[in-house]
Amino acid sequence: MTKENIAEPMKDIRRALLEAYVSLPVVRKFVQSVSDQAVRMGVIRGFKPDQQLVKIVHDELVKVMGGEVSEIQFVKSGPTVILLAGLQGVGKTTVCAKLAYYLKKQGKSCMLIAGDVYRPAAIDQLVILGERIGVPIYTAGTEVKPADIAKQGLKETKINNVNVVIMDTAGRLQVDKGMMDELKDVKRFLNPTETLLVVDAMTGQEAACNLCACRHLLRDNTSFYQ
Ligand SMILES: Nc1nc2c(ncn2[C@@H]2O[C@H](COP(=O)(O)OP(=O)(O)OP(=O)(O)O)[C@@H](O)[C@H]2O)c(=O)[nH]1
Ligand SMILES: [Mg+2]
Repeated sequence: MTKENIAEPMKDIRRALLEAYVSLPVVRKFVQSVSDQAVRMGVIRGFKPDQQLVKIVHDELVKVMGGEVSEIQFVKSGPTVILLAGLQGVGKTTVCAKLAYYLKKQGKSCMLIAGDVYRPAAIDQLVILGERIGVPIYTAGTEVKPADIAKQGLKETKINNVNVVIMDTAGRLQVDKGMMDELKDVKRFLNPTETLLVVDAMTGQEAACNLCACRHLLRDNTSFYQ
């Protein structure tokens, strides 16, 4: 395989990825990496060049997709604290309950903290979900600052011997400074083991931009929950 004779298939791959709405920097890096590997490898005896190229593309796709699953980190002593963040309506409150239900089935004792003091009925929503899955919820109403709710909620986990505490937060229309300042405040008191940015699976490339903006503003390595 040479740079010249793989030019045509590489063009097709590039077009297919762009049509699939993959972002341009990712496509460029992908095509470059596949081309380099193909040229470097040459042709192995017993394989056709096209078969070999398909294998390289496949392996590179797996690599781009992440290749590995990163599990939630649990602390050895004291409660593991998970903070959920994300834009409006992406499913944060639902994820709180789903995650608690999943962890409860694994034998962990969970607690939810209702930290969305802005959207009407956000606390009731979490209470209803919590009751449905049989997980206790710490609520402090809508007059208390989310950072104080975090602090009080954490105290409660110590009393109740909770393994995992999950805090719901308010969404915003976009990742903005106000949202991040409030989250930073909450983070300072909560000192979360994991901060998960909840994104709608339909968001597309914008999800990566949200994560970058979030990491930049929070100056940490917030992870995705899709
Ligand atoms: N189809 C589908 N709907 C979902 C999913 N997760 C949440 N929803 C629905 O999406 C809507 C918003 O979910 P919420 O969990 O309230 O989202 P949120 O991020 O807490 O919203 P805000 O607190 O207003 O920012 C609700 O009607 C949920 O039932 C999901 O995985 N699939
Ligand atoms: Mg919510």
